[in-house]
Amino acid sequence: RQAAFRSDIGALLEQVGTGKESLSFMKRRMRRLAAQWASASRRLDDRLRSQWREQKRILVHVGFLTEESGDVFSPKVLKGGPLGEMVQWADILTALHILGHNLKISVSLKELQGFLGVPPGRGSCPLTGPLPFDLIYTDYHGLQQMRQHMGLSLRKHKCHIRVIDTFGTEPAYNHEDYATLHGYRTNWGYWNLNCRQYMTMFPHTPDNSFMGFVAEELNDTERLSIQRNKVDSMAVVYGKEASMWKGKERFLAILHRYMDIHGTVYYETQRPPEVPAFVKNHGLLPQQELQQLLRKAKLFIGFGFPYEGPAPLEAIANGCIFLQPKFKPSHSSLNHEFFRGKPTSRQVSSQHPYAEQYIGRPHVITVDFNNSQEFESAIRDIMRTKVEPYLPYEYTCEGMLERVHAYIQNQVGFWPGSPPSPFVLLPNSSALAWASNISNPPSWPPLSALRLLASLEGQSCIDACQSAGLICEPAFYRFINIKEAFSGLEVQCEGVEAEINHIFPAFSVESSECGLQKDPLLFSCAGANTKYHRLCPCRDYRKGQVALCRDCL
Ligand code: U2F
Repeated sequence: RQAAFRSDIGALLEQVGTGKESLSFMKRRMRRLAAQWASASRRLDDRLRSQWREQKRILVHVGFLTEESGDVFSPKVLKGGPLGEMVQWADILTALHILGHNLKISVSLKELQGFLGVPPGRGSCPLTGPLPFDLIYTDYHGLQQMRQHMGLSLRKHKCHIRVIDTFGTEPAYNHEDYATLHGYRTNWGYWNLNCRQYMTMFPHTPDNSFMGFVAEELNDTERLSIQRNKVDSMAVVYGKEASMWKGKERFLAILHRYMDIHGTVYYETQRPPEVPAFVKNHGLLPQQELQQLLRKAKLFIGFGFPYEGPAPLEAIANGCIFLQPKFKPSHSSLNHEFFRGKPTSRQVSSQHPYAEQYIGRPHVITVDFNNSQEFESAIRDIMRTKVEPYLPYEYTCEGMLERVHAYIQNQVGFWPGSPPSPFVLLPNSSALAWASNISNPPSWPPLSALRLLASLEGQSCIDACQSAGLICEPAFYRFINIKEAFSGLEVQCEGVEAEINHIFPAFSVESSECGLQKDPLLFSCAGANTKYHRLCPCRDYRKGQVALCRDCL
């Protein structure tokens, strides 16, 4: 069946259910952004008119909101707790609905069992027969629940699963045996999925798929009124929980010399002691009112936590400049409690690396807050700088719809295991062209986008591709994991061996050693080793839509 774009969210709102503060938050958000989704739906529909889009049967099981996983988030919705995850789930549900798919939503174990056809009272009865869904979107909690209640058949149906995973999972942590043997075992990883089945909140490692969320878009009238009403001396602090303000008195005092400071910190009866008296605290605001505050403010300032949330994008979209601390050294699972046990080796270079790297000046200023001079001069610069509201295309409704549509139609057949095709490499000035374009299953992204590079010694493929203005594309590893790739790059190999090591395919100049990857589950853009140059499959990407290559749609 052909999927037809929808522009009304009434039916979705009914499906979402009631009884939890988190669900009410998500529904308020859906209603608030409904018009924006509807017009994006019409635009994308016009652009994709000629394409056949199959309607999929999709189950969305939001594991972290189930009572069975403890649901620690719902009671904190109105008390300054994390909302980023709810923002993202609300947007994922809306995108799937608007794209015209057949949705079922579950936020409890009972609903999950009902949808999967597990007979009541038979908790761990494995699902027999075919899976009644083409796709299942869930999270790590939901995955655990499905393992418990689908038993063995989970393995059989694994390729239909997509895991919404805020901070991402790298291949070395996902591979159960490898993680156990090499010290990458964590609380979350080791599911042996294809890493592209993990979908993140920001484009972290390209080993995962970037799912994202949306932020508010402005029309011309709104832009104009923002321009008129901006107050150059007004700052809003990022942090809705009092603990996020702890120990920041010094920065607040400096900032207060220049600007009026506003906060949206949750409190019960009294001003939290962490929030100085000169701060105008509005208490936790409904999303809509926060947007209004951001429209007036010139500066949105982060003090280091929360990491990588939606709020800075909303601020920038409403014409604020985001000032945030640079982390030296970077925060990671090795040195910071928050990231400990998360299945990633990512080095988090500031509070919001996406804002730092993908947006940057003039909208985002990242400085060392411990250097008072630098901090102070950034504030003075900000007061003088005029900026326009800015939202990267990938965080608009149309951008998210386009990306999710592309994934649903093209990310099919997550092997691993299919053998590399017998390709012939043709040297072609700087890059390499492929003599044949036939592969089975057909490649997505299309092979025409592939550019093979060698990384520097000790450099990851994420960085190697990035420094060439490209992005690492894990789907292409299976095509470059062949000995001809070394000769194509004019690398001298004494011998070529296959190993189980997430750095491979790679070579060492010193020992003339060349190695291929033995286990396709370990193809990894992330990862570096000082002894090796890695072989990197890179591709181009669309401006403002890093998930998609030029010919990906
Ligand atoms: C991130 O979670 P947070 O919920 O702390 O992320 P924020 O960026 O602070 O804000 C999430 C939403 O909260 C809204 C705001 C954002 O969309 O509009 N909000 C509001 O409604 N009223 C207010 O007064 C202030 C904000 C991240 F998303 C999570 O994945 C992480 O787990 C967490 C910890 O790093 O940080």
